[in-house]
Amino acid sequence: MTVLVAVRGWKPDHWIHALRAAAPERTVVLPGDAFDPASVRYALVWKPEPGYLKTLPKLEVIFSLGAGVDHLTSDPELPDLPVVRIVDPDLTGRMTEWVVLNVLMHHRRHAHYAAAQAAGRWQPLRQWAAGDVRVGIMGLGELGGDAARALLTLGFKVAGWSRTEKHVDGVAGFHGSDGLAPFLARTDILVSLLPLTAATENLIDRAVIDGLAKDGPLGGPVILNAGRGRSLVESDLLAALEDGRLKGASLDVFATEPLPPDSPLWRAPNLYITPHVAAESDPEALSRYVAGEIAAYEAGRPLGHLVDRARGY
Ligand code: NDP
Ligand code: OXD
Repeated sequence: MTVLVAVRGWKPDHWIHALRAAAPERTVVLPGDAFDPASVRYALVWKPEPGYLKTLPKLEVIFSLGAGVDHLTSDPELPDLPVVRIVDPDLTGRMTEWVVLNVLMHHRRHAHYAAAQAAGRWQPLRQWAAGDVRVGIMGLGELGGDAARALLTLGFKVAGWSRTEKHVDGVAGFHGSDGLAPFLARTDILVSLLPLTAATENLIDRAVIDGLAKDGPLGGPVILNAGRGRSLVESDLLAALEDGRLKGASLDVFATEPLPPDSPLWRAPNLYITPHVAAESDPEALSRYVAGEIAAYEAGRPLGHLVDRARGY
């Protein structure tokens, strides 16, 4: 049974090797190889060429090699087949590391101390306790829920905002458009782990930035985005960093990736940039996950983590 691996922007060799190790009984092919398109039953993909998947007539299941699926839902010719996304402790743990790291960088005034060290200055600032700081996570799903639990363990006050009502122990829950304003008003550090959908595109704009708490201990609100770049209006974020309405920000995802060299974001004050590496998809861990899902599917068990095509995530 043939499994196709189509990863644009990633090196395919590592994936092929990992998948062959995880599923030695399968034939694994790349789009450029010589193979019969009708032999392919499963496709493991990251940003496949739009229109490509519809050329595989016997395809049964599409596996997104990331947690996000906007790289698939943006294909107007995406076949009407089950789309399974990644939900795996390896990926989740990596994202939680990024969130905790970046929350702490702002909370512990890393930019100030890095600049002081570079200038040879001994310049302590007042340090607030984690319990004085309110973190708000937009997107309280697999990733947001795990990050929330890690931040709670460190003592932060944590709230989450989701589309539907959610309960995570110790986390103040807000949902829907009515829940947004009160959620923002109690948030010092906003973390977006939202998927990109029609409803979340350009959601984090000037109004959202101005709705954040202004009375927190950090001297102004901070925004972290590791969901998708197009959920944030970058020009609004830039203006708020420049005029001081925002104290700081961390961005892992951007409207255009790679971030162009002439983007003003590179030079924005108090902004940490990482190149979409918050939670990389690890070939070994995720090949094992997909091989397990395919085996379960062939044994007649239901596929897990199916994408709701109407919802967009
Ligand atoms: P989930 O589907 O588990 O969670 C998504 C969350 O967002 C849910 O809580 C959902 O609400 C909420 N949500 C969706 N739409 C809205 C809306 N319109 N209003 C309010 N809340 C909304 O996804 P994951 O946690 O697994 O992943 C989240 C995203 O993280 C991915 O889609 C991807 O874009 C990004 N990502 C980025 C990576 C990186 O390296 N930078 C790596 C991996 C993922 P509800 O609970 O009600 O459904
Ligand atoms: C993902 C990503 O969606 O890496 O997994 O962005």
